[in-house]
Amino acid sequence: MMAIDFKTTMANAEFPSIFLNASGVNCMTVTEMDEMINAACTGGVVTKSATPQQREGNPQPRYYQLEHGSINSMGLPNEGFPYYLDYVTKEHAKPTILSVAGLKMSDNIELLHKIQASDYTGLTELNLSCPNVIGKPQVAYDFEETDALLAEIFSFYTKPLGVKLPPYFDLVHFDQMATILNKYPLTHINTVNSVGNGLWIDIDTEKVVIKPKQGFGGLGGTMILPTALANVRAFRQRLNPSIKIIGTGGVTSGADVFMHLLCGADMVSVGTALLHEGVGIFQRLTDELTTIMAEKGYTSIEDFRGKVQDF
Ligand code: YRO
Repeated sequence: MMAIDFKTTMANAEFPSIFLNASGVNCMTVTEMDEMINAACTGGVVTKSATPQQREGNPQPRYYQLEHGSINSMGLPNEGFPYYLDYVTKEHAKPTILSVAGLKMSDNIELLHKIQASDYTGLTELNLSCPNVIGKPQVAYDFEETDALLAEIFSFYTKPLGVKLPPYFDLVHFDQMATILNKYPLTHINTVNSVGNGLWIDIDTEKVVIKPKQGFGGLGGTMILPTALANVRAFRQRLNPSIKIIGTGGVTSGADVFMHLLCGADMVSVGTALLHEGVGIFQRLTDELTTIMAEKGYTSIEDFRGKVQDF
């Protein structure tokens, strides 16, 4: 089959393919991040969201595989910001995206000041699913707080920056969030993070399947594909063309990738399916996408990106 050129650019970064890991999967250690860089058909690597200090995360079991996806409450286990800044500042064969997450609002500002002052010139992605003050929803579900945070960040931050968003479920929320995001020189959004606070139960033991948070955890995998597609399309319809979109959520096949691209995704990342299948998945997705494109006579993603048709 004819090889299709899947390279794509975001800000100053040239990715040799559209595929990335979803942050949290295959990106905790240097070994895992190198594996993403060195694997066939990957565009690069996104780091596990870094907090200022190293963290063990929540007690186990904190991840559980479901029939049609996954549930997790990892609790941000990571090696700490200096470890990931050191990794991305080194030369690699493919671009990196440094994901950062504050456990409180002041962390976000502190982390971005440190990146601004560092030698790193590549992409950063701020995970907006970080906790807010007690009694308020996560930052990305608090529109005023998101606006205030981005205003403060862009008063000093001049390097390429995107945001990781949780899924939204109301069209007015898409309008409100897009209006806020369009005020800032964001390189990209990454949509979606896991679908928050699902629950699963083992009927033999009558127990929840993960230990933290009485079993509540973020959902990923096939079951969230329609939610992910809706978020990619809704934001592509509303955001400035200069803001690119990384589509994340529910990808296990080339057909799923094709749908994300039809909705307007510029790149596509894989979480749950990458965890289950390993980095070989990116060759398979590339082959399956290539087959679909060949059947349709498409020679480039630009032939169909964002061109999903209404009924
Ligand atoms: O538990 C996690 O480390 C986690 N899991 C996800 O599915 N998405 C995330 O963004 C994170 C890290 C951030 C937070 C949910 C713990 C605040």
